[in-house]
Amino acid sequence: MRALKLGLLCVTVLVATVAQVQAGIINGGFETGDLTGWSTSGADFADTSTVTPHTGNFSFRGYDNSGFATLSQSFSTLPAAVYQLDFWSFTSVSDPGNILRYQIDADPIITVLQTPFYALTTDSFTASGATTTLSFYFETDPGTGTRFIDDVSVTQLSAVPEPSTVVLLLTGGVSLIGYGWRRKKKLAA
Ligand SMILES: [Ca+2]
Repeated sequence: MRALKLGLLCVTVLVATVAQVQAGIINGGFETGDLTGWSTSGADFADTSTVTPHTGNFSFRGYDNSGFATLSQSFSTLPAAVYQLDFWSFTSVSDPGNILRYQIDADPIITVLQTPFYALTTDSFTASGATTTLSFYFETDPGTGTRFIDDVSVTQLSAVPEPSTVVLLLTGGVSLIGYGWRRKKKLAA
């Protein structure tokens, strides 16, 4: 029985190991104190700030009073793998003119719910290529505050293992379970 449990544990650990892999978002918490890893365009202001980080010492802070500005980053992905995107954001002043949106590659653009405190946005996507681009679009009305973003992360949810690896893992698990069953039978006899 102990071997059976050990076998199940091994299978669980192996599955868990391949199921959660952090993707290569650079400086997602903006803790370098600058926008290393990120690209910006069209912003009146886009930089890091120490005023209200969600965690650590820095967050992203940006405003743009003439249309949408962009904060983006491209990172490596495995084609067909599923990823989870997480980030925290808020607006310093609640105003209909303060808008934050995000987009994965050319997927539909999604508008983030406006909150006067840090709120978590979680989404998932399937990578279509070896590189995926995450883009934030932010806009503000004059005198209506700024947008803050922090703790941007992308985590791989499903692995795309080689078929032979799957067979190997399953065979290993079944062998251990089989060993446990035989051992139990022998003890009972
Ligand atoms: Ca931070």
